[in-house]
Amino acid sequence: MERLAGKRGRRDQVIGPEMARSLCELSSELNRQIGILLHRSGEVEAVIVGDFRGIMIPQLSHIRSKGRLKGLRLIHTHLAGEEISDEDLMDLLFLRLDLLSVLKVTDDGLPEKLYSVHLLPDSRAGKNWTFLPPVHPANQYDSFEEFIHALEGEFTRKAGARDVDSSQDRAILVSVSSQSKIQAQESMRELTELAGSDNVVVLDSVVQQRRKINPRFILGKGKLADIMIKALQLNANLLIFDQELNPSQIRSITNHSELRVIDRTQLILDIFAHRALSREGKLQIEMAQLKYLLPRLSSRDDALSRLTGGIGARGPGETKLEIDRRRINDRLARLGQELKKVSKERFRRRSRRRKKDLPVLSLVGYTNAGKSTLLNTLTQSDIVAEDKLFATLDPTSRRLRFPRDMEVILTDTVGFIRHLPTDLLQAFKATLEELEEADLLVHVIDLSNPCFRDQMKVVEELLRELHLDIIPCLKLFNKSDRVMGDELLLADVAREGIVVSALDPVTLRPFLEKAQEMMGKILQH
Ligand SMILES: Nc1nc2c(ncn2[C@@H]2O[C@H](COP(=O)(O)OP(=O)(O)OP(=O)(O)O)[C@@H](O)[C@H]2O)c(=O)[nH]1
Ligand SMILES: [Mg+2]
Repeated sequence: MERLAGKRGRRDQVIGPEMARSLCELSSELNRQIGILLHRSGEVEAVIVGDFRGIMIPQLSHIRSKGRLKGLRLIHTHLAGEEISDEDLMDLLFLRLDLLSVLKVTDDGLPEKLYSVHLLPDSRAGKNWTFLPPVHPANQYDSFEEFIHALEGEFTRKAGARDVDSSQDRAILVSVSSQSKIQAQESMRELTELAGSDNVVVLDSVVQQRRKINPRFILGKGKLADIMIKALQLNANLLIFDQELNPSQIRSITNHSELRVIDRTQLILDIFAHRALSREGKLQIEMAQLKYLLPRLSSRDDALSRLTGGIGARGPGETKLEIDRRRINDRLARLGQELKKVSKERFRRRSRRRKKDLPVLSLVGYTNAGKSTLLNTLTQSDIVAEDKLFATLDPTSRRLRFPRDMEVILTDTVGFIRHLPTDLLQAFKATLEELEEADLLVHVIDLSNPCFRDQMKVVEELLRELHLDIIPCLKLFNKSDRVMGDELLLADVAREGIVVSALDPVTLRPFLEKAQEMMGKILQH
């Protein structure tokens, strides 16, 4: 090994002839494959000793890519005269190596030839890589430096047309699902919206239907390779999975790739983290994020650093892990105390309102159903209502006068969504507890969403979980303006509740009548 220690590679050659010879000698003596990872400068990043059949590449996540490619090339020996293998190609692709070379060793322990393969910016004949003509290490006349410069240039030019704001994440969405095709697609549509709400550019989405999902590797290697090629072509830097990933699944992908990987839960947490305005909301979300992070700390953590601003992103050793864990637990305890204080204040505010003894009408429903819009139209307010998921996080209350001389408090809260992260639901329990004060719930439903029935079910289930299903509930089918022609649908839902368009005050009159009638009855009891 000393023969390689302290040596520098060269900029202008894939590997210097002398270094190639040392590698072959050593490999032949040990009867093991030996690999070397070189930076573009020629500096040695690592020397890897494998076994007779292969080598294991160490983790390279701490090294930042030079451009589209990693800025590292791997040269390793083959002892049995084998060709560049599929494993080699996977390493090239997943790690986005500058070049992968195999140095075949002769029976006398000398270099036979150097076989190299590199990635291409777009596929030729269905392949995203190409082989260079084999060359003896002593006869490398083409400059490697010029070669890699030209290749990077080609990648940049190809990506040029697709360039986006560099501060934005560019994602490929992936769903591995055992649900029906329609359900998987709807879930994917929702994931796309979630990504958009988090300012992520969605480049493509991949749905894989599987009868059973492998708990270790969420995707097969072949499928993952397809996705890596897509990521390379589209210049993606992020994979977002529609399914919650366990630590070993995150590791199985991130250990072998250049891409950050997050799941739906993390995406939702990230949106909440960006949106929370109130002190209480911020505390609740930090708590949910830390709780999500804690059991996942042992995995390679830059997948999570997106949420934590770097906690654990430094490749933790065992002790560091323990320190991180302890710090997080301390922080969780402190957050818990602060939350208690803040909630007490809110409770005081609430009792003050209670004293005035106004009945409370609370809007609930799936995210983006139109709850805030409804509150705005009804009370001529101007709270945030937009075509984004989770536009509202902090509860808002307004006074509302009913047609026949009755005043109520109208409250708007955070929207629901399927697979609402458990930690998040826990964290928001305090806020959602306010719903317990409601005398009447109004379940706002987006009639224009083809899956509104599923969304209703999700909301009803969450209400049950929060023990709110004992409160009388009025169904309000909103966005009727978008389904104007569909008489069948309109007639169908009119039997279950009131049909309105929150944008059109005239349509709201029957709703106010009905709400007042129900409220009157409730208050009599
Ligand atoms: N066409 C139509 N659009 C509506 C109607 N009501 C709401 N919208 C639109 O739907 C989008 C979402 O409305 P919001 O009021 O923000 O929905 P929300 O239920 O408060 O959503 P979250 O706060 O995310 O839970 C906005 O772009 C609204 O303009 C309606 O009756 N008709
Ligand atoms: Mg809202």
